[in-house]
Amino acid sequence: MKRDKLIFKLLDEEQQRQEEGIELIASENFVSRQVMEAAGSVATNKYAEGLPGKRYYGGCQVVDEIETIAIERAKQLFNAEWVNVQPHSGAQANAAVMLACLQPGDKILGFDLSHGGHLTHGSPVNFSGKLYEPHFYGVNKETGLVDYDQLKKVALAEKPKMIICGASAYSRDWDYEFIRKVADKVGALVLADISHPAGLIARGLLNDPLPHCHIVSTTTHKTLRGPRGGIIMMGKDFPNPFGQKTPKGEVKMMSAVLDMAVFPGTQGGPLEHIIAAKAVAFAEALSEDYMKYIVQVKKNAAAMAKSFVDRGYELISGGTDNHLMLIDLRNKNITGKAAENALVAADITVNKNMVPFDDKSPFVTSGIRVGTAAITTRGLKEKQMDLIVELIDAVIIDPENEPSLRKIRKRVHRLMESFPLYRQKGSD
Ligand code: DSN
Repeated sequence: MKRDKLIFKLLDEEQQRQEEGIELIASENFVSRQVMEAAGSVATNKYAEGLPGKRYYGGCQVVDEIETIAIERAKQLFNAEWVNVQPHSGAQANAAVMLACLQPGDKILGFDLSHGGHLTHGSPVNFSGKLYEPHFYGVNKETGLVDYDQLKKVALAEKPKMIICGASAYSRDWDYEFIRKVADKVGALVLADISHPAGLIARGLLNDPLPHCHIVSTTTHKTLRGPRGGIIMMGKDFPNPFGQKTPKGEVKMMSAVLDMAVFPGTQGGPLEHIIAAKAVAFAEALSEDYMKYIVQVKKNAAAMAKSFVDRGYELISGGTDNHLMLIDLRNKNITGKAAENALVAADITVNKNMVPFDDKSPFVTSGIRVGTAAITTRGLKEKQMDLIVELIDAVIIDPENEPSLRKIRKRVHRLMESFPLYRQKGSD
């Protein structure tokens, strides 16, 4: 087969972009070579609809072993009784959970997207807001913290079938125990989507939702530092509350209902190459090296938040407990969109983000979201956080000054040259 020079040239360019720049998108990270190798392996060739030992195709004996190892490692990592490692993404994981637990038109209660929630938690432009009836809670305007009183009030008034907690732009921990108590009062199931802080939760640096929430979903590629994908877990399996029975007339366990909702409910063949890469990443996340890494992610975020506050930036909730922070730029007289564009011109990658009670559209926004998962993988520590904030500040103060942006870009490249990524010899 002729080499596809065009695509591989572009992939080289993408690698160069990743190597040279400062990656601050809170949902991104850099996987190890062995995770990438597994993701690019021969397992991509295999169809394996079904579960290990119960497939619809022959020749699954090897991928059965791989998927079983992935499941067992994920169970160990999160102290879960049951895990399905097949969801292709976090959105697919949430779609499967909702298919398993809800009927079209059922009420759901999620964290408002414009306050830091996620599209799949009931946004009207997403399946979750189109198929189900969404209701929302948000943050308190003064504190920037989740308004648990509002959550309870809406739950008691609306009696949703499912309460969803978790976020894509919230820098504080969650009170899962409280949410479960509210859910029990109204007969709702609780889904915790821990896609962002999964690595911090797995290694005990944040509250653990698994003992409290019925079902937990996560992506595998953010703080967890695995391949792009999703998983669904339960701390403890339970008989499904919807009366679904096995052909023998026994009440089906929730795990069986969720497995069916992944396949054949919402997906076809699982991506066994990605499942192999998930297995590698789960073993890495169980290691001492990862523990050091994830502790540093949190320390770096705290140091970066302090540097921003010291320079007069307004952080929603005033700081961070996890790997990210949400910055309201309204006192800096620049929109999220303009800040993102100017920062990208200096090879500092962030994303514009709505802030709670934003007066601008999602295409413009008043804020940016930054996170430390990716730069910590590159080896940056607290000392460099202050320098990064200094560079960001220099861009934001003078976003249209092209000669200044070029100079900052050079400083960015110089900094990152000292923290090589895949070009480092001998890196695994
Ligand atoms: N796009 C992801 C994020 O950036 O948080 C959520 O799906």
